[in-house]
Amino acid sequence: MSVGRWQPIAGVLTMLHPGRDAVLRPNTLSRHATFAPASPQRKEKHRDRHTLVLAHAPMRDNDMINDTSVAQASASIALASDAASEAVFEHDVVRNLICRQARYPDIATPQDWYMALAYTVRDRMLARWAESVKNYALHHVKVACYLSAEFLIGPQLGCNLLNLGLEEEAREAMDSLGQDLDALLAIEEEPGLGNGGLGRLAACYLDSLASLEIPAIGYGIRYEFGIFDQDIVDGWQVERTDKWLKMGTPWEIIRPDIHYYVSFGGYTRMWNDEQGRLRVEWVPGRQVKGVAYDVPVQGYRVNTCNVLRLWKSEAVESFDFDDFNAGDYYEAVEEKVVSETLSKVLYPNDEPESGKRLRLAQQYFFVSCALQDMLRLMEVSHTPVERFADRFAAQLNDTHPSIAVAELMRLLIDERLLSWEDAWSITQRTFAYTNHTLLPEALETWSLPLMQSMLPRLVEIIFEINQRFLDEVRRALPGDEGSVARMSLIDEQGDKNVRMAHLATVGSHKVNGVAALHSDLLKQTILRDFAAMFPSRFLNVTNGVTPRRFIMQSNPGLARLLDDTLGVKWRTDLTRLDALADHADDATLQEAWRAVRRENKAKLAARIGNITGIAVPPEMMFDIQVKRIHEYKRQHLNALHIISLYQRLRRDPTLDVAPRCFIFGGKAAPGYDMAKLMIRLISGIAEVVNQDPATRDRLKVVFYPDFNVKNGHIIYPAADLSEQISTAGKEASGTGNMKFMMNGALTIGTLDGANVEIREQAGADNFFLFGMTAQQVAALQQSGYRPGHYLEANEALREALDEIAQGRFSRGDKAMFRPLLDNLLNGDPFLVLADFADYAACQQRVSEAWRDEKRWARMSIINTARSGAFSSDRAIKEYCENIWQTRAVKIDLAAP
Ligand code: NBG
Repeated sequence: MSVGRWQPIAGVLTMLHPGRDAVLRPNTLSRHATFAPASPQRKEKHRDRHTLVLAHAPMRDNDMINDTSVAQASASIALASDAASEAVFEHDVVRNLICRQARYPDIATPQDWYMALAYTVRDRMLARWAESVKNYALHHVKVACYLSAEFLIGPQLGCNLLNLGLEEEAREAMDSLGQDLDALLAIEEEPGLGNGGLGRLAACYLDSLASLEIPAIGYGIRYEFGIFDQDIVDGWQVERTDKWLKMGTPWEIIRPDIHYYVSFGGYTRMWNDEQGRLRVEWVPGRQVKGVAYDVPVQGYRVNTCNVLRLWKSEAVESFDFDDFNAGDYYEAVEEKVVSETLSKVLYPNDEPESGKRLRLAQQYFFVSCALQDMLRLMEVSHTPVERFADRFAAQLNDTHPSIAVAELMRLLIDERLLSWEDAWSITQRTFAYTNHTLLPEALETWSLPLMQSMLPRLVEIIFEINQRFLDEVRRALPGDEGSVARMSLIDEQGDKNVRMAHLATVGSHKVNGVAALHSDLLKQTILRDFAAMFPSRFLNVTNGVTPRRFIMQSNPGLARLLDDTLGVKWRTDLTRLDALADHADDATLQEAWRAVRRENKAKLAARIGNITGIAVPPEMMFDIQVKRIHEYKRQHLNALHIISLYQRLRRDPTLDVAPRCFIFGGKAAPGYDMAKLMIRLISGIAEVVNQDPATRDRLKVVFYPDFNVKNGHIIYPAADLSEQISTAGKEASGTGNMKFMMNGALTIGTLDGANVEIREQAGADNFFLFGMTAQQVAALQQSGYRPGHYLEANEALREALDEIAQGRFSRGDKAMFRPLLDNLLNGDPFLVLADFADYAACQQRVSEAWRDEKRWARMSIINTARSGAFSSDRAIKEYCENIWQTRAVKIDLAAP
């Protein structure tokens, strides 16, 4: 690398190369600094250009400190030059490096360059954001508000570059500056503001909303610590706190002026106002301030830039001056500490909610801020509050934000003085609710006493909603007190609890599940009475994922091949991939297809080697299960099959099975012991299998640590086989299944969640189906499931369990996996043993199919071809048409 030195000469920052004279070109924009050319050609191209002029306008002193003026200047540059040359881009990066990062190039670290580049990209987004917001306000458009406790947005830089169409420009500019874009992309910390599918879905939906030019706001929480980072130590999961903010993040804009107060505790009192109206006042025990942190969300190749507005909690006053003056300094500071804990940490799911006061407080905190913000936006645009539901559609992403139903009522009645009837009409027309799970343990309820102490006014409102609702039920079903008890918002059995799913259902005009099967089951099981009473309220919107991130960004090789084969229209209309099916048997396409896949697999293999030390031959079939670790997702079913395959291979080394690498990834909730034990089991199997000379070249097992969005980018495109093996009826939809399919993986799966639709789209011949149906599962469980029965009938299964019991995968420790074995043998709540034989037989079919290269390539191509239905664009269009009644607004960029 030819390392130069930067030096200001005559007000111009100039690169001095050893042994060369500086060339000064004051006041030009076109200058390049070359100190790490990527290629000889580039070296040639930039040979004579060594000078960098800081700005085309003279720098003022306060540019260094006045962030806004820098932003404005950059934004206007961005607007002025959308077809901007690489030179302008490069210039802006250096300017940001100096003016925002306060570093000069000679001493800048990769992190500094990353920040400078990110700001440069952000400036281009902010120009569009301003224009979008202006348009929305001007035209009084209806805005979709997505309320979600989780937004797992993943790394931002690559996606924003892609959406702005700036990838090449950025690559070249950074190259000229001696920086490798890929290396900078790799150092970005991802904001882990979600647990898994639910949070990632919210992020995909924001991407689609912006790309479809729909005015939208995402509302959530700015957790200081997101989902924990996962290490694997000695085969066990070890959690590390996620300090995603430690280096700062360039993507958020702090808005100290946009803040709201949220009340907790205290009591309510009634009084009559001057007009003789009965009024209720909530006298809170304490208040917390919510401050807006905005993250811009850029649409793909459009000017629409929406916002994800995350709330951070702060103390109303940093110091309680009464306490302070009385000399109690510590008590004064305590209030601040307590208030700030509210947005401190994301709760990992799959753990019992009991006692998690803070979680309820978080939920109320963010929805209250969101609704107050929406009301403020009404005021700003001089729209009467009565028109709230015409201006906003608010989607409740699962029950976490469902307290919003009562909070909007409170704001409208207590603060805007609307009648109950008017407020209720607005509330119901505004909200819609998406259910994401049928698992009974995941259905949120809150203890009534807890709620009463924390949110006394909200409980009064919930009681009133409940009373009016149950009156309606009684009118519709006279004498049916069973229905009344089942539908009540309050579970009266034992300790009283508030049923949040009922609150959400009653307060919404639409309720949807996230895959066809799930939506049906929702109506047949947990919301059955409601579906019977309000049939038109229920609908299905099958989930979707964004092809921008999950094809274009993470699988550029495939994206190019698709462009070459189909043209570029698939990029904005994924259903156009369908045409690919016509070429599924084309030998040239198949060869190119395989080449892309080989490259992706080699990349993953190299990464696995680096991280785990396990050498994985890329020619093996990559059989991948990545998702949260949970008994219902049955990673242990996969593990049992690996053990039995291993046993067969040991017994008969000539056995003709496809060489396979089984790759797992996923986090277990820190308090979910069984899930953690499943990780340990997989690690234990990996330890034994990978070292056994008898199987070393034919079987590999990898647990890929810290599965997150970023790691997903490299994993999905490298999969040959996607494991979607949950107990039928338990996985609401799944979205990983869609990401794999888009990238050409074949699915082995049960008829669960969106697998059903994936199979319909791909065709039964291009999907490996096994296992009981949801109906069979329910019937078996009802008739008294006996796992022992399946054990007796299956020797391979017995042997596999026996090897675990003997300590083979726990370094001789026979006690380690006892809880897991006991769970399977006594009860087996997720029917692992019942589905084992069919799963193993299906895996055999997979092995056979793999041997026929052409057939596999054809099936792979068809899977990608038929994945168009699983774009989040399709899902968002359905939400817009069937639930929100929102429309696209074209944003034109005004000349600066
Ligand atoms: C999850 C389901 C998944 C589904 C995502 C997104 C929760 C509560 N539910 O099957 O388990 O894909 O939601 O809808 O996290």
